[in-house]
Amino acid sequence: MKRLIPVLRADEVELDLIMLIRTILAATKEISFRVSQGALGGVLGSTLDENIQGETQKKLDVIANQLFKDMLLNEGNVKSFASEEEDTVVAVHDNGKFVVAFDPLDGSSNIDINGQIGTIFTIFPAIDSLAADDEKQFLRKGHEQVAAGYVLYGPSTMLVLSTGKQTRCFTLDRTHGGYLLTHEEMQVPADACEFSINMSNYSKWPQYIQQYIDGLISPKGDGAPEYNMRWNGAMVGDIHRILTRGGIFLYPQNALKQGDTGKLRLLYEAMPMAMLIEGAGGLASSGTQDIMQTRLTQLHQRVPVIMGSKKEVEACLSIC
Ligand code: AHM
Ligand code: MG
Repeated sequence: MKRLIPVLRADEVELDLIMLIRTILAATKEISFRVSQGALGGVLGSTLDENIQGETQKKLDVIANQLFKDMLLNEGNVKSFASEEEDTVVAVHDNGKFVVAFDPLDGSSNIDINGQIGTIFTIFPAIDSLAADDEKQFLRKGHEQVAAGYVLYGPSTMLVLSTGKQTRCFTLDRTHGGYLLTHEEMQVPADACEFSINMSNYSKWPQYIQQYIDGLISPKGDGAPEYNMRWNGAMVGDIHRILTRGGIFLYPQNALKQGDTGKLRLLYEAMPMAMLIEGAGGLASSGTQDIMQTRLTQLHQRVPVIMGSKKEVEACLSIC
Protein backbone atom coordinates (compact mmCIF):
# COMPACT_ATOMS: atom_id res chain seq x y z
CA MET A 1 0.00 0.00 0.00
CA LYS A 2 1.24 3.47 -0.85
CA ARG A 3 2.34 5.92 1.79
CA LEU A 4 1.01 9.46 1.85
CA ILE A 5 4.14 11.41 0.93
CA PRO A 6 5.03 9.44 -2.23
CA VAL A 7 1.38 9.80 -3.33
CA LEU A 8 1.55 13.59 -2.96
CA ARG A 9 4.97 13.75 -4.63
CA ALA A 10 3.64 11.75 -7.59
CA ASP A 11 0.92 14.42 -7.87
CA GLU A 12 3.69 17.06 -7.98
CA VAL A 13 2.35 18.78 -4.88
CA GLU A 14 4.79 21.53 -3.83
CA LEU A 15 7.32 20.20 -1.29
CA ASP A 16 6.61 22.95 1.28
CA LEU A 17 2.92 22.08 1.21
CA ILE A 18 3.72 18.39 1.68
CA MET A 19 5.88 19.28 4.71
CA LEU A 20 3.02 21.32 6.18
CA ILE A 21 0.51 18.52 5.64
CA ARG A 22 2.98 16.17 7.35
CA THR A 23 3.12 18.48 10.37
CA ILE A 24 -0.69 18.65 10.58
CA LEU A 25 -0.88 14.88 10.37
CA ALA A 26 1.68 14.51 13.16
CA ALA A 27 -0.78 16.42 15.38
CA THR A 28 -3.66 14.15 14.30
CA LYS A 29 -1.66 11.01 15.14
CA GLU A 30 -1.10 12.32 18.65
CA ILE A 31 -4.81 13.23 18.97
CA SER A 32 -5.73 9.75 17.70
CA PHE A 33 -3.57 8.22 20.44
CA ARG A 34 -5.10 10.45 23.15
CA VAL A 35 -8.63 9.65 21.92
CA SER A 36 -7.89 5.92 22.04
CA GLN A 37 -6.72 6.26 25.66
CA GLY A 38 -10.13 7.70 26.68
CA ALA A 39 -10.67 7.83 30.43
CA LEU A 40 -7.23 6.21 30.97
CA GLY A 41 -5.57 9.29 29.50
CA GLY A 42 -7.70 11.70 31.56
CA VAL A 43 -9.02 13.41 28.42
CA LEU A 44 -12.78 13.04 28.99
CA GLY A 45 -15.10 15.64 30.52
CA SER A 46 -15.41 19.42 30.35
CA THR A 47 -13.24 22.35 31.34
CA LEU A 48 -14.73 25.38 33.04
CA ASP A 49 -13.99 27.55 29.99
CA GLU A 50 -16.00 28.69 26.99
CA ASN A 51 -14.59 29.21 23.50
CA ILE A 52 -15.23 32.24 21.27
CA GLN A 53 -18.52 30.65 20.12
CA GLY A 54 -19.80 30.61 23.72
CA GLU A 55 -19.59 26.80 23.85
CA THR A 56 -18.22 24.99 26.90
CA GLN A 57 -14.88 23.45 25.97
CA LYS A 58 -14.25 19.77 26.53
CA LYS A 59 -10.83 18.77 27.84
CA LEU A 60 -10.10 17.06 24.54
CA ASP A 61 -11.02 20.26 22.60
CA VAL A 62 -8.36 22.09 24.57
CA ILE A 63 -5.75 19.31 24.30
CA ALA A 64 -6.28 18.89 20.55
CA ASN A 65 -6.09 22.64 20.00
CA GLN A 66 -2.86 22.86 22.00
CA LEU A 67 -1.30 19.97 20.07
CA PHE A 68 -2.10 21.72 16.79
CA LYS A 69 -0.74 25.02 18.07
CA ASP A 70 2.51 23.48 19.30
CA MET A 71 3.10 21.74 15.96
CA LEU A 72 2.19 24.74 13.78
CA LEU A 73 4.19 27.27 15.81
CA ASN A 74 7.28 25.23 14.91
CA GLU A 75 6.45 24.83 11.23
CA GLY A 76 8.46 27.19 9.03
CA ASN A 77 5.96 27.15 6.17
CA VAL A 78 3.12 28.65 8.23
CA LYS A 79 2.48 32.39 8.20
CA SER A 80 -0.48 32.22 10.57
CA PHE A 81 -3.30 29.99 11.68
CA ALA A 82 -6.89 30.26 12.83
CA SER A 83 -8.65 27.76 15.06
CA GLU A 84 -12.29 27.27 15.94
CA GLU A 85 -11.08 27.34 19.55
CA GLU A 86 -9.11 30.62 19.31
CA ASP A 87 -10.56 34.16 19.38
CA THR A 88 -8.17 35.64 16.84
CA VAL A 89 -5.63 34.76 14.15
CA VAL A 90 -2.29 33.53 15.54
CA ALA A 91 0.81 34.84 13.73
CA VAL A 92 3.65 32.33 13.19
CA HIS A 93 6.36 33.29 10.64
CA ASP A 94 6.28 36.49 8.59
CA ASN A 95 7.68 34.72 5.56
CA GLY A 96 5.57 31.55 5.86
CA LYS A 97 4.00 30.48 2.55
CA PHE A 98 0.67 29.17 3.88
CA VAL A 99 -2.10 29.94 6.34
CA VAL A 100 -3.96 27.11 8.07
CA ALA A 101 -7.43 26.96 9.63
CA PHE A 102 -8.69 24.03 11.68
CA ASP A 103 -11.38 22.62 13.90
CA PRO A 104 -9.15 20.52 16.18
CA LEU A 105 -11.95 18.38 17.57
CA ASP A 106 -15.19 18.22 15.60
CA GLY A 107 -18.22 16.55 17.16
CA SER A 108 -17.22 17.37 20.74
CA SER A 109 -20.54 16.13 22.12
CA ASN A 110 -19.47 12.60 21.10
CA ILE A 111 -16.26 12.63 23.15
CA ASP A 112 -17.71 11.32 26.39
CA ILE A 113 -19.83 8.62 24.72
CA ASN A 114 -16.93 7.04 22.79
CA GLY A 115 -18.57 8.10 19.52
CA GLN A 116 -17.04 9.31 16.27
CA ILE A 117 -15.09 12.56 16.40
CA GLY A 118 -12.62 14.18 14.05
CA THR A 119 -10.31 16.98 13.03
CA ILE A 120 -10.96 19.23 10.01
CA PHE A 121 -8.32 21.44 8.38
CA THR A 122 -7.81 23.69 5.39
CA ILE A 123 -4.77 25.42 3.86
CA PHE A 124 -4.61 28.61 1.78
CA PRO A 125 -1.59 30.28 0.18
CA ALA A 126 -0.55 33.20 2.44
CA ILE A 127 -1.05 36.73 1.12
CA ASP A 128 2.47 38.23 1.13
CA SER A 129 1.30 41.85 1.26
CA LEU A 130 -0.70 41.33 4.48
CA ALA A 131 0.62 41.00 8.02
CA ALA A 132 0.59 37.47 9.42
CA ASP A 133 -2.04 38.31 12.05
CA ASP A 134 -4.31 40.16 9.61
CA GLU A 135 -7.72 38.45 9.59
CA LYS A 136 -7.92 39.13 5.84
CA GLN A 137 -5.46 36.27 5.33
CA PHE A 138 -8.54 34.08 5.91
CA LEU A 139 -11.30 36.12 4.26
CA ARG A 140 -11.09 33.95 1.16
CA LYS A 141 -13.29 31.87 -1.11
CA GLY A 142 -13.40 28.07 -0.87
CA HIS A 143 -11.86 27.57 -4.30
CA GLU A 144 -8.66 29.30 -3.08
CA GLN A 145 -7.92 26.34 -0.77
CA VAL A 146 -4.77 24.44 -1.81
CA ALA A 147 -5.52 21.51 0.48
CA ALA A 148 -8.33 20.38 2.75
CA GLY A 149 -8.91 17.31 4.80
CA TYR A 150 -10.38 15.64 7.81
CA VAL A 151 -9.26 12.87 10.12
CA LEU A 152 -11.97 10.62 11.50
CA TYR A 153 -11.18 8.99 14.85
CA GLY A 154 -13.41 5.94 14.58
CA PRO A 155 -12.73 2.23 15.00
CA SER A 156 -9.82 3.04 12.70
CA THR A 157 -8.30 6.48 12.15
CA MET A 158 -8.87 7.65 8.59
CA LEU A 159 -7.63 10.67 6.68
CA VAL A 160 -9.62 12.08 3.75
CA LEU A 161 -7.54 14.56 1.80
CA SER A 162 -7.64 16.72 -1.31
CA THR A 163 -4.84 18.83 -2.70
CA GLY A 164 -7.00 19.98 -5.58
CA LYS A 165 -7.31 16.78 -7.59
CA GLN A 166 -9.31 13.78 -6.45
CA THR A 167 -10.47 13.12 -2.89
CA ARG A 168 -8.41 10.28 -1.42
CA CYS A 169 -8.75 8.22 1.73
CA PHE A 170 -5.85 6.97 3.85
CA THR A 171 -5.91 4.75 6.95
CA LEU A 172 -3.54 5.18 9.88
CA ASP A 173 -1.36 2.10 10.21
CA ARG A 174 -0.45 2.03 13.88
CA THR A 175 2.27 -0.57 13.35
CA HIS A 176 4.52 1.89 11.49
CA GLY A 177 2.70 5.11 12.42
CA GLY A 178 1.92 6.34 8.89
CA TYR A 179 -1.16 6.99 6.78
CA LEU A 180 -1.52 4.44 3.94
CA LEU A 181 -3.60 4.97 0.82
CA THR A 182 -6.75 2.86 1.05
CA HIS A 183 -9.04 4.60 -1.47
CA GLU A 184 -7.46 6.23 -4.50
CA GLU A 185 -10.47 8.17 -5.74
CA MET A 186 -13.58 8.61 -3.61
CA GLN A 187 -16.80 9.19 -5.57
CA VAL A 188 -20.05 10.21 -3.88
CA PRO A 189 -22.61 7.77 -5.31
CA ALA A 190 -25.15 9.71 -7.41
CA ASP A 191 -28.18 7.73 -6.27
CA ALA A 192 -28.65 7.52 -2.56
CA CYS A 193 -31.53 7.16 -0.17
CA GLU A 194 -30.05 8.47 3.06
CA PHE A 195 -30.39 11.89 4.59
CA SER A 196 -28.61 13.39 7.53
CA ILE A 197 -30.16 16.23 9.51
CA ASN A 198 -30.95 16.99 13.15
CA MET A 199 -34.72 16.31 12.98
CA SER A 200 -35.31 17.84 16.42
CA ASN A 201 -34.87 21.28 14.79
CA TYR A 202 -37.73 20.69 12.30
CA SER A 203 -39.91 23.55 13.57
CA LYS A 204 -37.01 25.99 13.15
CA TRP A 205 -36.06 25.13 9.57
CA PRO A 206 -36.88 27.35 6.58
CA GLN A 207 -40.04 26.17 4.85
CA TYR A 208 -38.26 24.74 1.82
CA ILE A 209 -36.14 22.45 4.00
CA GLN A 210 -39.29 21.24 5.79
CA GLN A 211 -40.92 20.64 2.40
CA TYR A 212 -37.89 18.78 1.05
CA ILE A 213 -37.58 16.50 4.11
CA ASP A 214 -41.37 15.95 4.17
CA GLY A 215 -41.01 14.67 0.60
CA LEU A 216 -38.27 12.23 1.63
CA ILE A 217 -40.18 10.73 4.55
CA SER A 218 -43.67 10.65 3.03
CA PRO A 219 -44.94 7.17 2.10
CA LYS A 220 -43.74 6.30 -1.41
CA GLY A 221 -45.48 3.15 -2.62
CA ASP A 222 -45.16 2.16 -6.31
CA GLY A 223 -41.76 0.58 -5.62
CA ALA A 224 -40.00 3.93 -5.12
CA PRO A 225 -37.02 3.69 -2.74
CA GLU A 226 -37.66 4.58 0.89
CA TYR A 227 -35.25 7.03 2.54
CA ASN A 228 -33.34 6.27 5.69
CA MET A 229 -32.04 8.82 8.22
CA ARG A 230 -28.68 8.91 10.02
CA TRP A 231 -27.37 11.65 12.33
CA ASN A 232 -24.01 11.29 13.98
CA GLY A 233 -23.66 14.53 15.91
CA ALA A 234 -20.23 14.83 14.29
CA MET A 235 -19.99 16.26 10.80
CA VAL A 236 -16.84 14.22 10.05
CA GLY A 237 -18.78 10.98 10.64
CA ASP A 238 -21.79 12.05 8.57
CA ILE A 239 -19.67 13.36 5.68
CA HIS A 240 -17.51 10.23 5.73
CA ARG A 241 -20.62 8.07 5.37
CA ILE A 242 -21.90 10.25 2.52
CA LEU A 243 -18.52 10.12 0.73
CA THR A 244 -18.65 6.35 1.10
CA ARG A 245 -22.25 5.46 0.26
CA GLY A 246 -23.95 8.70 -0.83
CA GLY A 247 -26.76 10.80 0.58
CA ILE A 248 -27.35 14.35 1.69
CA PHE A 249 -26.21 16.27 4.78
CA LEU A 250 -28.05 19.39 5.92
CA TYR A 251 -27.55 21.88 8.73
CA PRO A 252 -29.98 24.73 7.95
CA GLN A 253 -30.32 28.10 9.60
CA ASN A 254 -32.84 28.69 12.39
CA ALA A 255 -35.55 30.49 10.43
CA LEU A 256 -37.28 31.60 13.67
CA LYS A 257 -34.25 33.72 14.62
CA GLN A 258 -33.64 36.73 12.44
CA GLY A 259 -30.18 36.75 10.87
CA ASP A 260 -29.34 33.21 12.03
CA THR A 261 -27.01 31.37 9.64
CA GLY A 262 -26.95 27.91 11.18
CA LYS A 263 -24.42 26.25 13.46
CA LEU A 264 -21.56 25.22 11.22
CA ARG A 265 -18.60 27.43 10.53
CA LEU A 266 -17.73 28.38 6.95
CA LEU A 267 -13.94 28.39 7.44
CA TYR A 268 -13.38 25.43 9.75
CA GLU A 269 -16.13 23.07 8.60
CA ALA A 270 -18.13 23.99 5.47
CA MET A 271 -15.29 25.08 3.14
CA PRO A 272 -12.95 22.11 3.66
CA MET A 273 -15.83 19.62 3.53
CA ALA A 274 -17.11 21.30 0.33
CA MET A 275 -13.69 20.83 -1.30
CA LEU A 276 -13.67 17.13 -0.38
CA ILE A 277 -17.29 16.53 -1.43
CA GLU A 278 -16.91 18.37 -4.76
CA GLY A 279 -13.58 16.62 -5.40
CA ALA A 280 -15.59 13.40 -5.18
CA GLY A 281 -18.25 14.56 -7.64
CA GLY A 282 -20.77 15.86 -5.08
CA LEU A 283 -22.23 19.32 -4.52
CA ALA A 284 -22.06 21.76 -1.58
CA SER A 285 -24.32 24.77 -1.16
CA SER A 286 -25.57 27.16 1.50
CA GLY A 287 -29.00 27.17 -0.16
CA THR A 288 -28.31 30.47 -1.89
CA GLN A 289 -24.71 30.05 -3.06
CA ASP A 290 -22.08 27.40 -3.81
CA ILE A 291 -19.96 27.07 -0.67
CA MET A 292 -16.77 27.03 -2.77
CA GLN A 293 -17.78 30.43 -4.20
CA THR A 294 -18.75 32.02 -0.89
CA ARG A 295 -16.31 34.59 0.47
CA LEU A 296 -15.66 34.54 4.20
CA THR A 297 -16.35 37.95 5.74
CA GLN A 298 -15.66 37.10 9.40
CA LEU A 299 -13.30 34.55 10.90
CA HIS A 300 -15.93 32.62 12.87
CA GLN A 301 -18.78 33.12 10.41
CA ARG A 302 -21.49 30.45 10.28
CA VAL A 303 -23.29 29.23 7.18
CA PRO A 304 -26.24 26.95 6.34
CA VAL A 305 -24.97 23.72 4.78
CA ILE A 306 -26.51 21.39 2.18
CA MET A 307 -24.01 18.91 0.73
CA GLY A 308 -23.69 15.42 -0.66
CA SER A 309 -24.82 13.49 -3.73
CA LYS A 310 -25.24 15.90 -6.63
CA LYS A 311 -28.77 14.79 -7.58
CA GLU A 312 -30.07 15.03 -4.00
CA VAL A 313 -28.56 18.49 -3.39
CA GLU A 314 -29.99 19.70 -6.71
CA ALA A 315 -33.42 18.28 -5.77
CA CYS A 316 -33.31 20.20 -2.48
CA LEU A 317 -32.14 23.43 -4.15
CA SER A 318 -34.84 23.15 -6.81
CA ILE A 319 -37.50 23.93 -4.18
CA CYS A 320 -35.41 26.61 -2.50
P1 AHM B 1 -18.40 21.25 17.22
O1 AHM B 1 -17.34 21.66 16.24
O2 AHM B 1 -18.49 22.20 18.38
O3 AHM B 1 -18.29 19.84 17.63
O4 AHM B 1 -19.83 21.46 16.49
C1 AHM B 1 -20.05 21.01 15.20
C2 AHM B 1 -20.89 19.76 15.20
C3 AHM B 1 -20.88 19.06 13.85
O5 AHM B 1 -19.85 18.13 13.82
C4 AHM B 1 -22.23 18.39 13.83
O6 AHM B 1 -22.72 18.17 12.51
C5 AHM B 1 -23.11 19.36 14.57
O7 AHM B 1 -22.24 20.11 15.42
C6 AHM B 1 -24.15 18.68 15.42
O8 AHM B 1 -24.95 19.65 15.96
P2 AHM B 1 -26.26 19.30 16.83
O9 AHM B 1 -25.75 18.95 18.19
O10 AHM B 1 -27.05 20.56 16.80
O11 AHM B 1 -26.95 18.16 16.19
MG1 MG C 1 -16.78 21.42 14.51
